[in-house]
Amino acid sequence: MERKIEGITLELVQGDIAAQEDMEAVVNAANAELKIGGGVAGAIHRGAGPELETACRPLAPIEPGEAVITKGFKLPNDYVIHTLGPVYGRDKPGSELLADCYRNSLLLADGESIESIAFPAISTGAFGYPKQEAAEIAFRSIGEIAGELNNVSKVRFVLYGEHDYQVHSNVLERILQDS
Ligand code: AR6
Repeated sequence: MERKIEGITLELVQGDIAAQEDMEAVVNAANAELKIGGGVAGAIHRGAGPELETACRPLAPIEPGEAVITKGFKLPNDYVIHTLGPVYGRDKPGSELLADCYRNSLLLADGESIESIAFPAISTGAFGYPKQEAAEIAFRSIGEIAGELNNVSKVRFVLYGEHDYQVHSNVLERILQDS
């Protein structure tokens, strides 16, 4: 599905974050050390090749909510933006830290003149954030920052399964109806 939020095209698709060929940047749901891990981080590092870990080394560690940028190496994308989501119930306030991930990733992309960026559902895997709650935070923070972006015009959410896609679509429809 595709919707306009504050002049930005927000797209929801089901798929693999490491296979977004038409996006200039993809976001990694990273670990603090910016090393290869499971889930999204595993897929992105495998797709980019070992040069990505080497490029990440001087940038680590990062804090929850922070975002840093590298090249995409063997990925189809020019850039990877690495952000560390909060661990649900541990890193507090979780909702603000998760919103910071989206806000800081978008501001960093915009500062690099990036026009298109794809996000996974940060913190909703190994870090345990409930998906519906995380989706609300993600879409609201994108809506809040959209007016400040000069270059980013397309934001894609890449959901891994049919259920996650459905949850995110429902939340987005509801938020747009309420606003
Ligand atoms: N493409 C899109 N979404 C995916 C993919 C993929 N290839 N693989 C998983 N997801 P996670 P987190 C979904 O665990 O919760 C890592 O090990 C997944 O179903 O990747 O922020 C790191 O090293 C879930 O909905 O990220 C960190 O230690 C969402 O992406 C830690 O996990 C995020 O799942 C980060 O945990």
